[in-house]
Amino acid sequence: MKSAFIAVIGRPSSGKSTLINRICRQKVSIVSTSPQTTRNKIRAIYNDSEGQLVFIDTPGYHVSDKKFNLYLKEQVKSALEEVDLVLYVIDVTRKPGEEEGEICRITSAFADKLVIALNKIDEKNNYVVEIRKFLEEEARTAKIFEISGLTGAGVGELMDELLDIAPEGVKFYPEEYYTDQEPEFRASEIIREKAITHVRQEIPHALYVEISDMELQQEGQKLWIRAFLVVERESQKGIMIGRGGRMIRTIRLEAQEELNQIFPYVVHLDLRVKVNPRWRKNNSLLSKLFK
Ligand SMILES: Nc1nc2c(ncn2[C@@H]2O[C@H](COP(=O)(O)OP(=O)(O)O)[C@@H](O)[C@H]2O)c(=O)[nH]1
Ligand SMILES: [Mg+2]
Repeated sequence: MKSAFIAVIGRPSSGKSTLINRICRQKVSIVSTSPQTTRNKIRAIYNDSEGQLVFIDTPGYHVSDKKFNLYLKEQVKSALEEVDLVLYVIDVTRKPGEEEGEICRITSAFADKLVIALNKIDEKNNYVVEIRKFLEEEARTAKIFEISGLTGAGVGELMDELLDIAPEGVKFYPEEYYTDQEPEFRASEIIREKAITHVRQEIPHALYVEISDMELQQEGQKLWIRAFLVVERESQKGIMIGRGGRMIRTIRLEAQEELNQIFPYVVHLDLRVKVNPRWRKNNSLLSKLFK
């Protein structure tokens, strides 16, 4: 029986969460066009007759010194230390940049357990040739696969390799598990995904979701959730509520629909907006949100 923890790393928006959701055939990790959607190490569990692979989705590695980004980088570094294998996802639609160099430096200590996925191979305009040349210098020993997390192309071959090089071991989780996230965290992530798809620019980064209550009602048939979209400024609160409350209503209904698919209850979501000024400078809140 094969069994491994695999850290999935790469630049923001390279397609890590999309790939993990495809591998596990479940929406485990939220996805959006906005960079740094993933803020926590999210575990996604793949099971088959050969064994169990536990993928750790990580926030994108982005070169910057801001406190918010430092937390994200810490998440990546601690993920690397915990794992058996490292899956490095590269977006072939972008030229290799400063981040690529830095990731190669960090992963050089893990070279014998590194697998590289050149992702978004479905896109016609790509830098596959340039990236391969870059990797020949920076990560010579790594195995490289061309894949698309979106269409599934090449993902089977990648999985065969990961199962092949994974160590022998026992299962860490029961076979029916595909994630180990707490229900409260999953609910907050789904609500955050719906919210960030409707707003632009700085708001996705200025937003977090607080679940203030989760309660089973009607003899365990109904799950009642009260949540807050928390933003940094009054002006952002106005945008999240929208004219006549239309924006918050749309987000609430979209989130409620998906929560209904995920949880085995009829979900009722009560969603509100509030302001928490400068929360991204608040260390104790950051360590709670990014735990
Ligand atoms: N064309 C194409 N787009 C993709 C692919 N994988 C992900 N994307 C898109 O890239 C964006 C970022 O994806 P996401 O999984 O959130 O990236 P992450 O930040 O690395 O987790 C989203 O708009 C995805 O739909 C792929 O294989 N092909
Ligand atoms: Mg992600």
